Amino acid sequence: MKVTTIPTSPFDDQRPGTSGLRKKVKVFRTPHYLENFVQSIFDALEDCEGKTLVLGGDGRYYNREALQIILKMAAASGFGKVMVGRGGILSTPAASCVIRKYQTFGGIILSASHNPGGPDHDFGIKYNTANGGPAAEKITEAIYSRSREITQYRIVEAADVDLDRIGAQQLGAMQVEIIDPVSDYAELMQQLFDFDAMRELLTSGAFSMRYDAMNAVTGPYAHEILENRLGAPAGTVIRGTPLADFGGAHPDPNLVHAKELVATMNAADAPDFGAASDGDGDRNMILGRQFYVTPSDSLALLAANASHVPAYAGGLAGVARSMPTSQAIDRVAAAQQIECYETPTGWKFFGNLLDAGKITLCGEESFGTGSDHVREKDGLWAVLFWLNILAARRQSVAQIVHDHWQRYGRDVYTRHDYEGVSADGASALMEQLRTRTAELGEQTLGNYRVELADDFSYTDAVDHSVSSKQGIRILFSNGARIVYRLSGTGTEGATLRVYIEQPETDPDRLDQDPQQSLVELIQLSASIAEIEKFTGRTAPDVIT
Ligand code: G16
Repeated sequence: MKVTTIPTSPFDDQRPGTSGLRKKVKVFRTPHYLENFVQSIFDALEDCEGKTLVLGGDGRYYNREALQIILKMAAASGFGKVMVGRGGILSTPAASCVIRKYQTFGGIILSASHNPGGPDHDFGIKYNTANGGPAAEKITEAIYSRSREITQYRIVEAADVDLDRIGAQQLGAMQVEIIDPVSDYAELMQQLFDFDAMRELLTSGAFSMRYDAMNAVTGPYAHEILENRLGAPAGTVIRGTPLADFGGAHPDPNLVHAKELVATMNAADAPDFGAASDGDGDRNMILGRQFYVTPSDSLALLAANASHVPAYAGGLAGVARSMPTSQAIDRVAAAQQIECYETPTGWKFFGNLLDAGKITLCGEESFGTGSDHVREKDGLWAVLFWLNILAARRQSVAQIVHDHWQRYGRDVYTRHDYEGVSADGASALMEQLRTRTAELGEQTLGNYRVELADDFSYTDAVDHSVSSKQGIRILFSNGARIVYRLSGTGTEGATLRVYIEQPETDPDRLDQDPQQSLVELIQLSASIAEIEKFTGRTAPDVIT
């Protein structure tokens, strides 16, 4: 088979963000754009000769086209084998599971996660290493440097691979194995959870649930696990067929974008349990009847109730959260006398802690929760964890959360997002905050006394690498916090995220609406950062 070497020149915008390279489809379709990035990945890796790669994506628009290009480039770079999910489908956690189970060299995941799909929307690509997790910064930076100096890429001339036929095919000297995208992952879930108890709950007639796959990748996984293996009635999974444009919807499982599910769960005859997952299946949202569980509370609750789940009943080695995630998990860790690590935003920062056995559970405020079973956050896993707890405790979601607050207190929490603001304005806002951190450290603002203001810097507990400028934190003496950072996953302008939290232990105030309890802090967050002046916005676009 003929390998062709194509001359090319570098693009200057291929630095991976929080989770790989995310751009508009139109950008990826610029001649040589995808190819340059893929060749930069291969060049940045050690010898690929004869190695096995896993390849799949969330099925969004351009997925199949990109897969064919990557397969032909992998063959030209000497890979021995590529395992591809049938139809090009592999959820992000399933890809991580397959990489680990078959001990492959690594994997390439095609997704822009919760961002919309279609010809005018988003696409993305990221590299995961042999541990199944997103490549660490050292590797993503090496890929970026390579992309700045690339002069050629290699590709074989061959017919397209049949992505829909399970089994082996040859692409020159390289084998392509089309695998069932669901079975390895479903088996892993069955090993972790008490499927008998969960089946009993779901078939008891006294419990009902709704799972919204948001026309995205988890549909086939949820149908197989919830309906086929656990016996939930057909119709439990809604929007369960992956569509290239997610049906025109925004596959982001939050109160704004999962409107249909939220309406169902707020109705008088709502199911007992509701959940949703995002484009590539690594995020989750948890709802009870007329009740929303914040991702930060969800993480804390999973840790507090881990003894109900077979895989975690022996105890947790430790836990971790990203810096902007609420401190609810810290209280559970303190009660269990285990370590709680605080990392920058980005799942890749949990990788070393998981590999070193320092933590068992970890999570983020951005609807991501996971454990040492894979090296990605895992949406359906979180839903099954909750289902396992519900099967064991036989209480409502609201009751379980209230019990938790009574015992540990509540970290009242909200995140305000200002989306698509001018990149220059957003950088200027962050810059002025950064320069003001020293002076803020001495101030009393309204009812709040600032204890510490800084730009978060993280030293990895395993390899001691340092990641600085990870978000401005303002910590108050009563335990409240305001955090500012710019999103690293957006594809248009900049998104300013403002995270606001305050501990509450007064039993009479535990139930208050966070927007009310936090009203003074919310006002402070806008005035301290002069959000209107720098962004022109008077209110956030999304509140979660
Ligand atoms: C990615 C990362 C997460 C991060 C999230 C939001 O998730 O894997 O670690 O919390 O983005 O990041 P940002 O605040 O920078 O937009 P996903 O689900 O988009 O892959």
